[in-house]
Amino acid sequence: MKRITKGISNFLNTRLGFVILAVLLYTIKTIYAYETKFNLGVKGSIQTFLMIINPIPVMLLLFGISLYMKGRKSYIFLLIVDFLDTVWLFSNILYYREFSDFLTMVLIKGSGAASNNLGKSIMGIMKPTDFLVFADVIILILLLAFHVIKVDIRRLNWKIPVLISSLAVLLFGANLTLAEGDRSQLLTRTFDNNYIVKYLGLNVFNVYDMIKTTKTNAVKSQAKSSDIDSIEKYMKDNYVQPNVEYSGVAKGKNVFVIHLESLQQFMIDYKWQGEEVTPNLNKIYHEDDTLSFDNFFNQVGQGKTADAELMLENSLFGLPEGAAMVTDGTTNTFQAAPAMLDQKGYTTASFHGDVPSFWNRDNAYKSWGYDYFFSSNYYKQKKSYNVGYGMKDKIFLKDSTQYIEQLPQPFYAKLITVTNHYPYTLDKKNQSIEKTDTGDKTVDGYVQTAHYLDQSIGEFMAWLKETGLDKNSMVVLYGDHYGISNNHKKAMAKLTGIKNFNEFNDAQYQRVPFMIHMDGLKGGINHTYGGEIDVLPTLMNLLGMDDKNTIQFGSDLLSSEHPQTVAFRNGNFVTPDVTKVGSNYYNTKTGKVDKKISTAEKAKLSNKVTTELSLSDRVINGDLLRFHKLPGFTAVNRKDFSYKKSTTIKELKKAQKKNGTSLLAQNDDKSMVDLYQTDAPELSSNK
Ligand code: GP9
Ligand code: MN
Repeated sequence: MKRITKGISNFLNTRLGFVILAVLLYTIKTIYAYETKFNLGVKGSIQTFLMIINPIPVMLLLFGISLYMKGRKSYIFLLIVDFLDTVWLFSNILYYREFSDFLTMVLIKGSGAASNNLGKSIMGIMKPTDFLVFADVIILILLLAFHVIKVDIRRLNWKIPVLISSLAVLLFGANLTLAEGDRSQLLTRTFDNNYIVKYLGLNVFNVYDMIKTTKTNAVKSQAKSSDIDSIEKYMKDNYVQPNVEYSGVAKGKNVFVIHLESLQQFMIDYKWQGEEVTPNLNKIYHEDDTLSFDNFFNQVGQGKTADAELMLENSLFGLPEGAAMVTDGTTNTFQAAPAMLDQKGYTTASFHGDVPSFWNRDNAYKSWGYDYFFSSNYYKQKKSYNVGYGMKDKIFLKDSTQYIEQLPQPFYAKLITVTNHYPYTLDKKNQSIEKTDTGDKTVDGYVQTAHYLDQSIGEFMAWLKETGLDKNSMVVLYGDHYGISNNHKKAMAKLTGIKNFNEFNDAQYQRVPFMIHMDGLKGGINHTYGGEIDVLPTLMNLLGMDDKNTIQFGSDLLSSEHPQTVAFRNGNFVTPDVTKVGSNYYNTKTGKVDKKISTAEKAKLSNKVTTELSLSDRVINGDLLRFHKLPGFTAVNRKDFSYKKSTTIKELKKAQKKNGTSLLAQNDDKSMVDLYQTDAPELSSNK
């Protein structure tokens, strides 16, 4: 035993030993911070393992630099690096407490909305235990000061530092490989800053953020105000006159936009074992006062939900890589639906039962002009209330009503469901339809979660009726993207009865529901080909808003002039006649390769698609909307918004008194939440 202690003490008295000790202490304090100061959403053993080890490669690399130095300098260097990195960690702890997100370059440069509010509140949010992250630095200093560890001034063989640096790089490679294995496209898809910290650590996140920001900033700083000219011209030349018959029919109404997570159109009217999977949506779909679309496609890229949100509310395409909400949502100028409606007297709010940082919603929504963002922090949380990415839809929708009833009318409220999300798992108590029997594990639960989503919509619609909100609201429902990806063609063949479910079929199955439901609306099933990019112009016309001078890449789906070429993010497309997948052109009606289509026609269609995609990319990458004057629209000031819960609650209270137009105020301040009926088992067992 003595020998071992002696050995350790000898090792610690060497410079290499000191570096290893510093890395070890740093790792322990980071785990402490990860566990108690952040909410990284670590699940499963691989993620836990990576969370524990992810500081090691970077710290070995950083502290290892000291080994290239001589004598005392080496120790001083290490301690300074340790201290500075800890100050950084400490700042992130404080920032995270307020904003559930990490500090980024954009925020530090001061262009972010949050930075100036932070200074004021910093003292108020500090906790004594936050200082514990400095413990390792202090311990190291004390060990040296009291000569428990002796300073080793001997020269080191040059091979040792080189070996340590190489080891650090190697370990980082292993860390990254394991992380990618657990979450593929971690760095390219840019989901959530929490993910990168959880898998790779705070320091790696900072480097990643720096590279990303430098790249996007370079393009933006090169952009000139004249760059918007050609885009404005394209918009003018291709402007589609909206359908006047529908102009303004929903003027002044509340708008509910209900995001049906991963729901594909083929679920509508689909029966499994003789039972409808989505009976409530089917009913809405077939109602006379619902405009339903059966050739409506999702057009998302890697950004999935984020791309859908971007298209729906901006009529701009997602980017070819990553999610524009994340890469550009904090900095760019937008002329989005919430801001436009806000300036027409609407209250605007988004609701979602996941953490606010996912898809950078907490920042992007400010740029889009959302007055309120009710994220998971606003809802009562219990373990059983959650599945997958967030709250179970039935509980989420029910608990959203406490805020909906407080919104001054007219309002624009977007409700983002999430239970029908890959991998489509649901606890027994909530399953009320059998799984399908394709044998594909990820596919067979789909009908169950879709059925659950449908029931939650049914409950919500019933509440709208109970409260009378249905009389003065327009309800828009849309599926954001496919639920079953093209990796499951065999299972899709079984579900759809299409024998050789091929790439053509996969393109056709990108159809998602899109319905507009409103009392007195002239509805019916509309067969126009269109997609998510067309939603905003369609809604603007219904709401009586002029879209003439906007930079929007879609057009009114109800217009007879609506061009029916639906672009996919990868350049493929579908029209009523032609479907392009890769280099193949199919006849949309027969599904056979189209041999008659001329080269000129192919080029014409392809060019239109690629031109629009690349013009849209130019708008986002160059932040070109900052140069576009939209008549009657005032640019959004992100600093006007805060999604802090206490601020929101206060503001809503104030709004009650001032406006008196909320459902609550109109009901003499008596809550209408109790009118909500749900069969959610988690809620009934509480009573
Ligand atoms: C998470 C949710 C899921 O908050 O919106 O996004 P997705 O994985 O569908 O893009
Ligand atoms: Mn989604």
